[in-house]
Amino acid sequence: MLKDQDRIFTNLYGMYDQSLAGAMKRGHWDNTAGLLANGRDWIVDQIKASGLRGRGGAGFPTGLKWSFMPKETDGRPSFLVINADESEPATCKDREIMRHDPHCLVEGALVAGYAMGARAAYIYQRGEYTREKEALQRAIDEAYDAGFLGPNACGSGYQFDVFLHHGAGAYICGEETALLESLEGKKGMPRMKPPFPAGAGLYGCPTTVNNVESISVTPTILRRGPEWFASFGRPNNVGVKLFGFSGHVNTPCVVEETLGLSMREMIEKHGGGVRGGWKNLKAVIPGGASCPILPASMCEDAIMDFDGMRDKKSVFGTGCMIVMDQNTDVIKAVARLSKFFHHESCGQCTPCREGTGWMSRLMDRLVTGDAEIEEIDMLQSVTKQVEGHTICALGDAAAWPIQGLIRNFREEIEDRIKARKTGRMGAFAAE
Ligand code: L3W
Ligand code: SF4
Repeated sequence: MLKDQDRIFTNLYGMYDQSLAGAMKRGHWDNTAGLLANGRDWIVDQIKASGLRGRGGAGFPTGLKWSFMPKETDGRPSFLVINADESEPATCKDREIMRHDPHCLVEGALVAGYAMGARAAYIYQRGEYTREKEALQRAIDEAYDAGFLGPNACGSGYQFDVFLHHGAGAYICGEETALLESLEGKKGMPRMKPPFPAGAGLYGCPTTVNNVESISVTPTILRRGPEWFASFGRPNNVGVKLFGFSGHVNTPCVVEETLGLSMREMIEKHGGGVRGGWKNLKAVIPGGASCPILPASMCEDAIMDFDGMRDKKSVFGTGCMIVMDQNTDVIKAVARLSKFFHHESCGQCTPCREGTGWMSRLMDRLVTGDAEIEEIDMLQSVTKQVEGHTICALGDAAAWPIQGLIRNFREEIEDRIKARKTGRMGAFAAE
C-alpha cells in the first residue's frame, strides 16, 4: 500500500491549497529551471527509465512516445497537446488533478513540452468541467505572473506557452486525432493513423498527445528519480496511479495507489468494500466502458495493472472501476453502454456507424429476453465484424464489453431468453 510520503497528488488528501504558494510549499515548481538545464534527452531518458506508461487508457510508454518527436522540423513548430477531455463513463481521476492540484499539470506541461521541443502546450478540457476550467486557468495565470511560463520560462531562456481550450461535450473528442481536429476548429472526427501525431499532428505539425495524469507526474519523477517510480508495482506495470471506485461500493472515491494490488484489496481498502460485503459482488468493469466486464469469481485475485487485466481477458484502461452488486442487471448495464457508444459514434466509418446500432438493438432484445438463443452468436459475430475494422478505437470499445458479457455471463443471457419463452420473467417482466 502506498505511504503518504510517496504520494504525488497530496492535495487529494486534505491539503486543498491549490494556489501557487500552496503548490510551492508542497515542492512543485522547485528549481524547474534546473530540471530543464539537464537537457531534452536527459528528460526523455529519465521518463523512459521510470517505466511510465500512458495513464489515459492505452498504456503506451510515455518516454518512447516523446522520443518520436523529430529534432529537425523544417521550421514547423512542435506542440504538446494534453488530453483533458475525460469523458469515459465513471472515470473522473484527471478531474481531481485539475480541481485540486492544477500546478502539477502546468509544471508538467513545461517540463514535457521542453523535452519534446514544443513551442506550446494546448490543454483540451472536457466541456462539462467548469470548476476545473477556473482552477486550471488560475494556475496558468499564476505561472505566467511568476515568470514560470512565457518568453523566458522559469528563467531557462526557453519560450513556452500554455493554452486552455474548452471542449463542447463530445466523447469522441477524447480520441487523440479527433481532439486535434476539434482544436483546429473542425468537427471532431478521428483521422487515419499513420501518420501518428508525432509526424503530422496539430496544424500538420509534430505533436504529442498525452493524458493529464501522464504529464502531471513527470516533474516528480524527475525530482525523485526514475528508480523511485519504477520501485512500485511489478515489471512492465510500474508506478503510482490514480484509481477510481464507483457503483456499489461503500465509499466511492478517487485515490492514488501503487499498481499491482489485487482488485479485492483495492476495493476493500479504498472503496470501503462492496455494498453488502464481498460475497454480494456480481461484477466489475475495471477501467472504462470499453473494458470487458469481469464476474466476481475473477475479481478476487485479479491484479489491477495492464498485464493483470490482460490475463483476465479484460483491459486496465483508466483504472476507474465500476463495481456492481448482486442486484445489478449486468445485461442491462452493458446494453446501456452499447447505447452510449452508438450515440457517440462519429459515423464516418460504416462498421462503427451501422455496427454500434446493430449491437445496441440486439442488446436491447437480450435485456427483455425477447431474442432467440441464436442471436447471442449473431451478436458476437457483429462485434467481430466491427472490432479492428474501424478508423479509431471506438469501434473496438463498443465491441469489447459485449464480448466480455457473452464470455462471462452467457448462462444468464440464455436463462433470461428461456424464461421469457416460458413466461417466467420474474423481475424482468416489468422492464
Ligand atoms: C507513434 C506508433 N505513436 C501508438 C501512440 C498513439 C497514442 C498512444 C496509444 O486509445 C484507449 C482506447 C480506449 N508510433 C504508435 C504511436 N502510438 N502506436 O500511442 O495509442 P492506442 O492506439 O493504443 O490507443 P488510443 O487510440 O489512444 C485509448 C481506452 O483507452 N480507454 C479509455 C478512454 C478514456 C479516457 C478518458 O476519459 N480519460 O482515457 C479505456 O479503456 O477505449 O482503447 O497516443 O498515437 N507506432
Ligand atoms: Fe467515427 Fe466510429 Fe469510425 Fe471512430 S470507429 S472514426 S467513432 S465511425
